[in-house]
Amino acid sequence: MSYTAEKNQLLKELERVNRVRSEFAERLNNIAQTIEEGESEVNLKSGKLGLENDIVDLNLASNNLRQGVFRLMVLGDLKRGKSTLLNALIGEKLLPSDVNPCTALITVLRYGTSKRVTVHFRDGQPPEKLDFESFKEKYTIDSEEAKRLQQNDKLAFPNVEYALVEYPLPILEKGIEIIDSPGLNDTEARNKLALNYLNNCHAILFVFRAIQPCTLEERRYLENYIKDRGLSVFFLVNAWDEIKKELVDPEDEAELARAEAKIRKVFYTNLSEYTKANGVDIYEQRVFEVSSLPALRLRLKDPESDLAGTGFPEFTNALNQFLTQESTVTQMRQAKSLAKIAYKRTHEAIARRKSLIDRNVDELKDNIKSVKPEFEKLKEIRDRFREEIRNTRDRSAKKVANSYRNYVLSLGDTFETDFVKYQPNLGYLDFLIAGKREEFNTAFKKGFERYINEKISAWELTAEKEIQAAFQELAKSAAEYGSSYDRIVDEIDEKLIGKKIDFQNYIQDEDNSPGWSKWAMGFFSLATGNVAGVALAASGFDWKDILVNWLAVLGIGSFFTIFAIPIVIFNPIGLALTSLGVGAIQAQEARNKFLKAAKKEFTKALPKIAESQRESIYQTVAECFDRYETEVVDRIDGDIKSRQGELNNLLEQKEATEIDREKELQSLQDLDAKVLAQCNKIESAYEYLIFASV
Ligand SMILES: Nc1nc2c(ncn2[C@@H]2O[C@H](COP(=O)(O)OP(=O)(O)OP(=O)(O)O)[C@@H](O)[C@H]2O)c(=O)[nH]1
Ligand SMILES: [Mg+2]
Repeated sequence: MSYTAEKNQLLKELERVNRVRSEFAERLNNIAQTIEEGESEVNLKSGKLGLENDIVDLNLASNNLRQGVFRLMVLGDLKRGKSTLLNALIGEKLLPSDVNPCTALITVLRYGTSKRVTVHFRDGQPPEKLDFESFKEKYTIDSEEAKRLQQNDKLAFPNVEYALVEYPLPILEKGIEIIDSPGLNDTEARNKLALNYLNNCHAILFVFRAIQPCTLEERRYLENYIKDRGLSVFFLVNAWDEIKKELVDPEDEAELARAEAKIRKVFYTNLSEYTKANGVDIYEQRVFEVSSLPALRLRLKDPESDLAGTGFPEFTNALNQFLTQESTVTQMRQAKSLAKIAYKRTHEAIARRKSLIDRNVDELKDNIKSVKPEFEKLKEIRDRFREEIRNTRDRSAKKVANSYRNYVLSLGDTFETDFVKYQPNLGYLDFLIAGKREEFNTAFKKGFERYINEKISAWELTAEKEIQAAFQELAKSAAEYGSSYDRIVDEIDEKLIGKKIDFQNYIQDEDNSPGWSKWAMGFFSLATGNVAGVALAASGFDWKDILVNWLAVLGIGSFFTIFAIPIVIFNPIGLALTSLGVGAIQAQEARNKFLKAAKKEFTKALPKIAESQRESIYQTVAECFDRYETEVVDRIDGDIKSRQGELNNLLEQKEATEIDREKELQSLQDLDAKVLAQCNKIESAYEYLIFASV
């Protein structure tokens, strides 16, 4: 297939997905409206049915569906061709890409009717609007400077948060948002910057360069920030065309094949562990050999050109599959379930109302009184679940905080061996040469920061696993509390109307747990206020959003202060080295002495750091659970209140006016039928979607 066809396919698919999204959004919205109108004063004289919370959830999910974007972020070392790749993808030379200058800011590319750039700052400074040319001039840097900054662990524009580029491009209009990033370097500042974005992206495009296969830096980054993070990553081996240029005889086909095979093997060895999904190898769907520059050139010359041979057709096809199919189905399944829950609640409330409508005020008062104990039981369930969330919170926060303290304290034990691999190029003897001392210090500092970064991110992973496990336990409890709650709701119905409510098998494929417990089990990221939650559909409560800033929480900088003062001959480490005396020294001996002395300093500082950060870790972990608790308890309270409201509203209306029984029964019947019809429509739209995406 030609690239144009593939590209159009991507656009077409995105269009289709957008249509599906707005169709579902519209339908959810319709249900909300129907309920709202149906139980309004004009239509229902016997009082509202207590469905306010369902209306809120439906509208929220509807809005989230409408606003949904697919966010792609590109990552990779300096000059891998990240910006060129994005330009080739969008079909324009939009992002600055060249030998010079270098991308220096996180750049978010979003649809806008006209072309403009806004630079956002982190220090409260108002955003700066500027035209594209000035943006390129002012906010890119030359490669020499980029390298220098990287070496000194500095950011080019430390007070800039990101630049937003709005541009009228079809691919962006279809809801794709693209994030270009500066070449990575393994520093604290950069990590914070990129990590804030990682969790909110649907897919990461990790770019390598074919003739610089998997450098140490790249492997480190993958190991520390990509592995086991639950991210969806596409690996692009870019500038594949350069392999040929590197050959002694570029026309020698056999030699080219050999060179390509060799490079392919290196990437396979390094990347295959990152391309497993539930134990299945998806290397073919995730790793692509591309030539962005030739692809971009072809597209600029002729937007309709056939890009076969640049690897782009294969790559965009896979991206397309991933973006438009996998995540869409999950979201629409949620939309369908929400609609069903809303119908279930409506049908129940209507059934009760129909039975109770003939009772007089005194009978109703008695009825309401008779179910008080059951309502108390519902509250007890809420309290018990809340108690459990709190206990889990205390236990997890303590466990995570203690694990951090112990981990930090134990760093000293293995420092001498662990640290060796972080200073491959350090000449210990250089320290003794006055002119080289500064260089020695810089190299040492850099190695040390890297060591800390990696150690801490390894710990982070264990902490996240711990929290994840705790939330999984809570999800299980939510299911149990949910079914006890449901049994009591049945008891209420039996007391009030003498029977359980019949659904004519309509809800048969859904379990009976109440909406709040489904939420607490993590089924409904669509019905949360957080748009990114839609992205992470089915991943449940988004506690990771709260943890995004682990590094800030940890105040990792406090580690760096340990060796902040340059090592000079008079401080303990310097003395250890100088005591060796020039001449007689062996490099090995110098290294051992150095590491021993450094370890001593390091170990001395650790208890204070471990202790001082313990509390903030405890608080941050606790906050994840506190927010969950607030949301769950609010939802249970809302459910209880609306059930009580439903009964009290009827009583109030009975006391206040005469209700036309027949007309009222008809209105109730109509409302039930309308909501059911709309629910059925969502159901069949969903069936169709599944059918169409097979
Ligand atoms: N031959 C060849 N050159 C490429 C390819 N992709 C990019 N380049 C060149 O590589 C250089 C760097 O490309 P950029 O797109 O600026 O790389 P980058 O990763 O965005 O660089 P930074 O933002 O500075 O990290 C430019 O000179 C590009 O023209 C490719 O597929 N083939
Ligand atoms: Mg770039």
